[in-house]
Amino acid sequence: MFEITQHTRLRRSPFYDATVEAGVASFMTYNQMLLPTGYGDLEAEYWRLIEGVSMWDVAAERQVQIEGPDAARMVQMLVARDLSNCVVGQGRYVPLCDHTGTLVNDPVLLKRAEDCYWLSIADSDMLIYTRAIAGERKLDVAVTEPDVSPLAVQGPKADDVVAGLFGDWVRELKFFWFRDTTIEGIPVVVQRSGWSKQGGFEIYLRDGKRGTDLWNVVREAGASYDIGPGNPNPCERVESGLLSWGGDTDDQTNPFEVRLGRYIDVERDYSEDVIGLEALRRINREGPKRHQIGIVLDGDEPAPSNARWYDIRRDGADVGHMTNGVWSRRLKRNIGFALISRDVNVGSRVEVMKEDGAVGAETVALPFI
Ligand code: THG
Repeated sequence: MFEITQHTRLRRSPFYDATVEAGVASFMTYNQMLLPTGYGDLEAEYWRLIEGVSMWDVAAERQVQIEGPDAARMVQMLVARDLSNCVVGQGRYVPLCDHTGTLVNDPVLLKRAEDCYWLSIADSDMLIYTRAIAGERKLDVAVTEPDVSPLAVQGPKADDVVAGLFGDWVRELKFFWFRDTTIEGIPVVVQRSGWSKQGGFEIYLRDGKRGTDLWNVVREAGASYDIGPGNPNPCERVESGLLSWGGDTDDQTNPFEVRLGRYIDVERDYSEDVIGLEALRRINREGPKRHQIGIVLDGDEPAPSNARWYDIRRDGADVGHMTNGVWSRRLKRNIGFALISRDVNVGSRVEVMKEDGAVGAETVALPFI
């Protein structure tokens, strides 16, 4: 095999040294930053997330900060979701669409102050996009990437670990709500969030020089709960039905196709000129052409995870794609998401065109678990 060339454009997270020390075995890139994808025992890492507690370097979930007198106006222009009742200290999941209604990112929005917001972004260049919009719409804001790097603590024991670190107030935090604090002099933001359905928090490090310190503080607090390193888990997130922007979406995907319609307030009379609203209204009126449903392959032998989209056929005709595929350790089946014609519903028999031949499959409702 080949190597990936070390380069300054391949950014290192503030937790990089700590993850190497913890035995990281593989990385991918996300927002031009190295994102750990395994520590050598994927089976144990999965069950630690499902049954215990796991800590993840997700610094690659970069923040785009929008700050200034027009920040609130700008954020409402960016998203077709009503933010008028979002208060300081609260977060929201905000599908972000361009002028054609195409999903260009699906960030978590944090309202930091009346005039300051963070978009905690998925893997696309939102700094460039939002700066261009701020300039073109002549908005009085500064758009920057601040020195802020999330460390996720996920799993059923995450509440105990994070309460042990910061106090019992964290147990009362509602989903996506957050608070600023410090731990051993390290400035952080603690939010109830994270890209799993096993519960937990993200601790946003606000000083990139303290990455190893924060990692070690969390590791020590979690030691009695058997905490260990992990990462956004491909198997758990598919079982739980969480969307991966750029993994499960292409450059045509709109939010209604991928189950994000409930985060779009399509008929609201907005105070701002929301980008893509007209297109989203049209798509909603006409109905999207594709939808995202689950797919269960025939057979009960673990297959390698999908590295690309597979064509799906029904009665010999192409009807869509299988956008991910994993061995479900709880269902003991190969499962994945289909982005598929609306003509194909749950309970259909289809064929998945894998590299080594067609595999029969059945479509099912999401989430799997
Ligand atoms: N945390 C932070 N930033 C992120 C992610 C994260 N940026 C990239 C990526 N993940 C963004 N995508 C998602 C997708 C789903 C969720 C969060 C971020 C999520 N969804 C819940 C669900 O679907 O059940 C709840 C959404 C809701 O109902 O409001 O949590 O993980 N910092």
